[in-house]
Amino acid sequence: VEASIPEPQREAWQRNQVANFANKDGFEREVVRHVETTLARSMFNCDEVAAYSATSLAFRDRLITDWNKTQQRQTFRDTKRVYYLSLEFLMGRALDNAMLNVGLKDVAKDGLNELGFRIEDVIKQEHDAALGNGGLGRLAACFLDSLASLNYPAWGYGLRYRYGIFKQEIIDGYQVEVPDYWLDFNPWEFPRHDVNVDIQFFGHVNKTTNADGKTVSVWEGGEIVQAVAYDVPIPGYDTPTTNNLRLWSSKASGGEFDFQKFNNGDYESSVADQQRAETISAVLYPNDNLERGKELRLKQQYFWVAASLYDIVRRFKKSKRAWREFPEQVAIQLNDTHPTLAIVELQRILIDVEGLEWDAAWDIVTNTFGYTNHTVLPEALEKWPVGLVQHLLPRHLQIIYDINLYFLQKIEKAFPNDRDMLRRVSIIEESQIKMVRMAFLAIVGSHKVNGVAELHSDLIKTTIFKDFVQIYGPDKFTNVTNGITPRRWLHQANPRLSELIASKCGGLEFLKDLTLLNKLEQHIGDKEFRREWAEIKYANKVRLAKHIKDATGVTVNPASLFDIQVKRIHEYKRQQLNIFGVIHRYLTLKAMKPEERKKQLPRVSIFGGKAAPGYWMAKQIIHLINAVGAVVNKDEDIGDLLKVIFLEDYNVSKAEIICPASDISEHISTAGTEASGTSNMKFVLNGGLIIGTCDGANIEITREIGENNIFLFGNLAEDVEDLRHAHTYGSHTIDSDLDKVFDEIEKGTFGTPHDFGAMIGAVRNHGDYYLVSDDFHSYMETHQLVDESYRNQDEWIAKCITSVARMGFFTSDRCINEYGEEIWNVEPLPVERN
Ligand code: TH1
Repeated sequence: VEASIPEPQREAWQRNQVANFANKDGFEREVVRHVETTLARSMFNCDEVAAYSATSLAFRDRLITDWNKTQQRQTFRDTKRVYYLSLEFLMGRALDNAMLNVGLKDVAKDGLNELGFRIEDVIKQEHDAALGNGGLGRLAACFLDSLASLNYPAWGYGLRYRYGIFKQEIIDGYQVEVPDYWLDFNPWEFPRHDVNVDIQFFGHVNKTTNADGKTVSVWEGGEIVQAVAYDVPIPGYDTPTTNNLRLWSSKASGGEFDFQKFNNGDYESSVADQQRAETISAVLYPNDNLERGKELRLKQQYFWVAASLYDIVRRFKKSKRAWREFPEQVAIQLNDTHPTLAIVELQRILIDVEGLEWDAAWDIVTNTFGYTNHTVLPEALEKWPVGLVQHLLPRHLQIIYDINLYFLQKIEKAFPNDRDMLRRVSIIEESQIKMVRMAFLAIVGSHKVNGVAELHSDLIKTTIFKDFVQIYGPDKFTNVTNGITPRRWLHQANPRLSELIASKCGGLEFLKDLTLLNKLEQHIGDKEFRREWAEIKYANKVRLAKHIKDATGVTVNPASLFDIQVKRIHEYKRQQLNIFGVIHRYLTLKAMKPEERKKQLPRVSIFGGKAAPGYWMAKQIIHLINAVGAVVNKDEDIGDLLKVIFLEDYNVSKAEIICPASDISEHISTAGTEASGTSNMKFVLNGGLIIGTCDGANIEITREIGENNIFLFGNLAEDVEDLRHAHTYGSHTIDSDLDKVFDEIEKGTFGTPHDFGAMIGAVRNHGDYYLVSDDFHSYMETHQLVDESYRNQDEWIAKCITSVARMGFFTSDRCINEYGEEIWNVEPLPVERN
């Protein structure tokens, strides 16, 4: 149906165009209007939540008008668009970001002040949008910010989970999960009930002959679930470009089926059907770097991928172009293998629905997709049982088999008589339970595959995807080192530092060109500058200390060295190494004479992070950290010399308080296991130093900032295999200091030793897979260096400033430009200011 207003009536529309507020009075008018109409309240009934709601609605209205113009412009110019498919978008709060990006935070601050509110209190009312687990989801959010800020025509596609990542409570030192129901009031989403797609599941495939005498496959029967679009506007920084994040929500399709049941009086079962349909987008799977192969997860993946592709194809078809032009108009990036079914779904649409020949269709498909790999951990590599795929998506399984057949035929030609090669690279793993290997399918169906840091991209080429490098040549595989948006992670999280930097780097331009930070190096000799720098760090530590006091009741001295490790709890990230190190420090302090103790550097060890609910060992690690804190924090011999803090419910908005407040942060994964890491970048950008292993992006951070400005320790990735082998087949001797730590735990110093038996056992008796013992000595020595270095505050601050000055590379703007050039072949669509 043509919904466009005819030419003669358009003048009336133009005359009445919605005017965006641009000053304090305009802002206040909008807030009062929303309080008094949208919220149906008044000045006699307006608390901080209402002030937050009205402020957000005022800004949302602004974003929506910019959003509309952006979409019109992009449609009109008919340029290539990028579609970023991610099962996770860890957005955090939107209001502060929206205010800063449209450049009206000061206006809002003054306006709210006049209306009787403090802007910081208003901002704090917002619930985090936590539709992700950790780095992968936050990366997607940083990419959206950069895509909009750089004026790329781009959409994100994801799922609108009713429950995001669970809220973590710590009760008696244990993690307890609480559901995160966040949609009660969400002004940032725009329901589009008119944009909906029917998604089919189950059923069977029939072969029939069509009018042209061609055999075609028809997928019939099964059940239909409806996908409804919810749009979230994504404002760019200092540009009117406002992109779209489209999240799909599931509901029962309102077909006759339900209606009949209802009329037959089977009301309960009709409601049950509805609830079953809604289950698809009900909850985010809370596993980071782990795939558990649940049917509902596969349903989520197909539901989201099919709805998104329907939408993308519908948009393309409006342009009336030939199908072969599809890859010139559309670039789809797969954020890990979670959306890999999109490859199969597009092939299905092209051959079954649009009637293209297989080869022509496959050409379009492979030129459209790019695949980003984020992990080499075997337990995270997605594999789906063939039987499950057959049951849920019978037609897709056929297509997967065909893709595999043609692929293997090519391999057979290129590598004659290499049966083992065929077995190794087959998309179908011929195990007891046959499996579809999603990473292999993603490689075969994409034109580019990238890792997320140099070491990681090298590792995938030499290990898990080695055969594919032989098959396709090295050019198909590339690296795009991760980055972070400096708007949220510096300007928003650390406004005072951002202001100080601006005063030395020619204003806020550095937020758009982060390499301008290098101008800071000229000022390192400036004593007053260093003093201000140190003062801001101290103020940020005071802010965190206050948060710690409110959250845990423990008083920490902001003059201490703040040592922070916040990230998902995982054995490969080695929070256990950190806490064993803390225990060692505690024992060392205890063994000292009081006068010697007085000379020691006071330190606060801060931990934060969620454990997957089913990850027992990760939960034990949390328990040990809390158990150690309970003993150390009340030990009067120790006082301020050591405090151990576990911060509950680490999330994006807490990270914004935590990252600016570190002196040192820990990025200590077993070499070769952390693909990139991105919090390492956040901490350094905020003027903290890091202690880390030669892993992920730590290596490139070292290259950029210089090895004198980072504390590296531990074994290298290239030695890991031999060390593991030696643990199992040679003699495995445990570092003697670590042994003492274990003995102390076993003495019961930190509560029932039995609780921690498995953690100790993993190192002592079960092969120490994560090399905790191998790295312990080097780790403790390096912490010694940290202490010594911190005592010379002048030098320390100089290191911090130098590091920040050299962090320009790690902006997500650089990533997006690299993807744009090397993978998507898209260009920004610059806009004139109005
Ligand atoms: C993370 C990686 O562990 C991390 O090193 C990287 O910086 C980040 O992605 C962004 O590239 C991953 N998160 C997940 C989550 C799931 C599956 C695999 C990975 S890898 C669910």
